Amino acid sequence: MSIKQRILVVDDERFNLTVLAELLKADYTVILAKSGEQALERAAKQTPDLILLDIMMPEMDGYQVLKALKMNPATREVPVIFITALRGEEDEEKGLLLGAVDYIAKPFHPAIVLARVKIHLKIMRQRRLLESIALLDGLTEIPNHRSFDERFTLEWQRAMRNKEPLSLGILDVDYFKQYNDTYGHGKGDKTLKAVAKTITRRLKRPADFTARYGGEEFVILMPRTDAEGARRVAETICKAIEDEQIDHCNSSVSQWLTVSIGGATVVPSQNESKRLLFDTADTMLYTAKENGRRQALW
Ligand code: GH3
Ligand code: MG
Ligand code: MG
Ligand code: MG
Repeated sequence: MSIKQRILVVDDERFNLTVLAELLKADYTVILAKSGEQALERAAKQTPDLILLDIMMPEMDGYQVLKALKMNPATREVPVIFITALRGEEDEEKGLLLGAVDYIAKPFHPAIVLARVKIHLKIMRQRRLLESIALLDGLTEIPNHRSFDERFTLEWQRAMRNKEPLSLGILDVDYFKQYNDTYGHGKGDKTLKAVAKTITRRLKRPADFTARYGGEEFVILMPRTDAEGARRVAETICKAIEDEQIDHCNSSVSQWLTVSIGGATVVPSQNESKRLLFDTADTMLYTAKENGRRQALW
């Protein structure tokens, strides 16, 4: 059973609210609002999947409501369908130019309302699916490089606001070229999936984040984690991967597949740069490799 999608219906006339609620309630969860102010509040709090919006309302009209919805990042993406007694071409043009996905004139045909609601919900679902796919790595199904870039920026800003440490680790599989040469690319791919899984399992805090940066390299972001804590997590990951006992007979550091992690920690400020944090972690990774691999270095 899938959870019903939520539709917010906004109209200043109780009769219209009742009619639309009756029409929609079999297939959707219906949220009602009888004014623009109430609509904005409920849209932000209850994150509906779609909004049916009246235009002529006292105080705040539907156009103003739509503008306000578009200003708020929490409601910006919610599709809005105007449903209104205003039948003029200019009214409709204005509504669509403001960003409504559709415009239905009253009196409406119930079946047409249902059909349009259905199609816009479907478009939205497909869009969300595409967005989520665009942020995932195809092989390991964990977040990809692009997703990391977004998260890194977000966590950097958050850490700066809260004056908290942010830790970054870069993980690189040891002697992976030899691994592929020995066991073949297919096995190499499988092993990368296993590495991704192990990293994910070892990250315990909800804010921790890992992504495949590219090739056999992974990044690990640990917000609100100081250097000592982050190094410990990184060591746990190194150990967990070796404990998987994935044969690597051509590695010179272990009979099993191992990884190296370089990391760095900073309390971000205006004077610090994201790039420097990344480059420092990368330098530590290089040093870890030089020092004999199979280790986490901060
Ligand atoms: P080091 O211990 O210094 O990291 O040695 P390395 O061999 O791991 O380093 P190098 O960067 O020379 O080689 C990385 C190899 O990772 C090269 C490539 O064959 C392999 N690789 C990168 N991406 C993939 C992938 O998607 N699938 C597979 N199977 N192998 C990959
Ligand atoms: Mg009205
Ligand atoms: Mg590499
Ligand atoms: Mg490598």
